[in-house]
Amino acid sequence: MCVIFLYSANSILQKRGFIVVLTLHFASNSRAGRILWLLEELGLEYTLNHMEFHPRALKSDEHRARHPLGRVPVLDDDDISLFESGAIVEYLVARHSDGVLRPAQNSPLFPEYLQWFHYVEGMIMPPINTIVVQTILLPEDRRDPEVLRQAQSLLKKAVAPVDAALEGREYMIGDFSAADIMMGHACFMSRRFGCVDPGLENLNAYIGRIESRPAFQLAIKT
Ligand SMILES: N[C@@H](CCC(=O)N[C@@H](CS)C(=O)NCC(=O)O)C(=O)O
Repeated sequence: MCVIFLYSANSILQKRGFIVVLTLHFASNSRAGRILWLLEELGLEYTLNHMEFHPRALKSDEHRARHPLGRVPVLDDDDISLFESGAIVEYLVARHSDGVLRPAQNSPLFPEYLQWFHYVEGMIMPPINTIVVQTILLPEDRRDPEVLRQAQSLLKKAVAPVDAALEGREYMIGDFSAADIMMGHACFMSRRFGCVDPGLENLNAYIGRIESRPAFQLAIKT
């Protein structure tokens, strides 16, 4: 129903002369929020296919045709379709941002930008995934408190270097960049799961700055 409405809204926009080429396949409270946030930061036109975070939507034949595992986010750009939130962020910044939110390849900040960008899915998200499974997805009688404790401990260790990296900086490489789209969302989630020590002053201030961005607020409440 929602999809039909959005596509008809899209065709109305096209009739009015706007070209809407980007469609975000999205579910609330998921990594798809990163992409919605980025689209808003970049001021891009897009259509939102807001799906239910439930197997009946995500594992449908229609959505599995977009993502083989039935996951979000997926971005369609005209006849291009891609999944993996990090790849989508890089794609949007490369093709739709006129070079903003990313340091130039020859900038001294570029290696650090790449490092923190990829640290998120590599080091922070795996324990978050386990915490989600052990606190939300599994029925209570199949949850394992030891697995949960280990994941919480790993997550606390994974976010500690981020606090150190933020010393004297507002964002991961100084100015706000696409690395913060990845990192800000993951650190916000980490704090929601109670895994950001209140003593990590730089990291808590960083999460506060992320939360105060209007584009982030819109993405999180959608
Ligand atoms: N590494 C992927 C992870 C995608 C992913 O696992 N998405 C979750 C939401 S945060 C999902 O769709 N879960 C549904 C499921 O596992 O059935 C990315 O960054 O896009």
